[in-house]
Amino acid sequence: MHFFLRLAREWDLRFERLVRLGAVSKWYSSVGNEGVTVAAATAIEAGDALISLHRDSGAILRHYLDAGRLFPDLFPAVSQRRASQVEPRGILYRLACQMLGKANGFSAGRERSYHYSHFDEGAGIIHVGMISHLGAMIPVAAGLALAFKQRGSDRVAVNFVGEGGTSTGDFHEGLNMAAVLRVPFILIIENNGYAFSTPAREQYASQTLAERGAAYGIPGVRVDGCDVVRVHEEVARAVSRARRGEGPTLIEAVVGRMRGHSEGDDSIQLLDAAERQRHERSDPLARFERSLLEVGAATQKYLDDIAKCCAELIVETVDSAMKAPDPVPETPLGGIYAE
Ligand SMILES: Cc1ncc(C[n+]2csc(CCOP(=O)(O)OP(=O)(O)O)c2C)c(N)n1
Ligand SMILES: [Mg+2]
Repeated sequence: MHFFLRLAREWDLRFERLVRLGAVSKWYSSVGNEGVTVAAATAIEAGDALISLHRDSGAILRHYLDAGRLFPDLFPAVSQRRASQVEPRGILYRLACQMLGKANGFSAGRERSYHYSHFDEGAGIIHVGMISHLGAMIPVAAGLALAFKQRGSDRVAVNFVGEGGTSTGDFHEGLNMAAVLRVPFILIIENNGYAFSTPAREQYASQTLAERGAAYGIPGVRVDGCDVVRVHEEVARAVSRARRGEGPTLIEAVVGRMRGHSEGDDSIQLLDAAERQRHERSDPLARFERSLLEVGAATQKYLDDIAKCCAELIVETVDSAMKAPDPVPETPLGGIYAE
């Protein structure tokens, strides 16, 4: 998990820098959310469905890539995930192309962001990207879970949503249906306290969002989203329940807001200095590294080596994707409704 926390961090830092250099026009940073996304994707397996939004690069990287195949010297014990059959550098390059709107991206350059899906069922990857940033994916994810149930499969669907997305009608419709049909669905709210410029107190009147679970007749759990180990435990528990046929779980993971809504807007200015410092201190990566050092599970040199490998890999991959061919308007349409 530490490797993927660091990899996801470097991914965002590289794109944030490209925004500042004017090479990329917009970026939604997931810095601060990695503790939730990496831990959640670690709790699922090949063949499970991942349904992501705009701050879920940690889950995508964790689900697609095998650390052992990327760095065999660092991770000699290759994971048993079927997705480990996927050539990691190749798929990372495609992901970078996707973020840059290049022809080699998953959506062949039709747009440049997390609005894409990637299906490679042979490798166990069922990844549905976002329609909208809000609640629109919840009914879709619940539908995927229903398909698993109807096929008699023990696979589960995991979907993320921001706390702002919980105020949409889709949240109610999707979660209620999932609960009534007892489908294997895990909905994880990444609660960073703000939806663009709207603070959580103007978003919902209940104390927590986890308590909504009771209204749907499903477990609702609140967890510190910057505590990677706790998030992993809770998602793993929810996944086990879902695989046993016991239905959905709602997990509210509370994270800090370490960035504005998107790079390039000024929404971070809404937070006063004290609040910003509090969010900075919640950094899940720094916290996990401190705990690894404290329990003697890692040395500072090891952490530094991982950081260097991750930074080099990301810079190299993103920079080569920058040079990849742009899509051409003559490209035949396909893969829209046809597939
Ligand atoms: C229907 C609709 N309205 C508004 C937007 C613009 N928008 C995109 S993300 C967002 C806020 C999302 O906040 P939250 O769900 O808390 O997620 P966060 O960005 O904080 O992770 C808004 C208003 C949109 N994409 N779709
Ligand atoms: Mg939010």
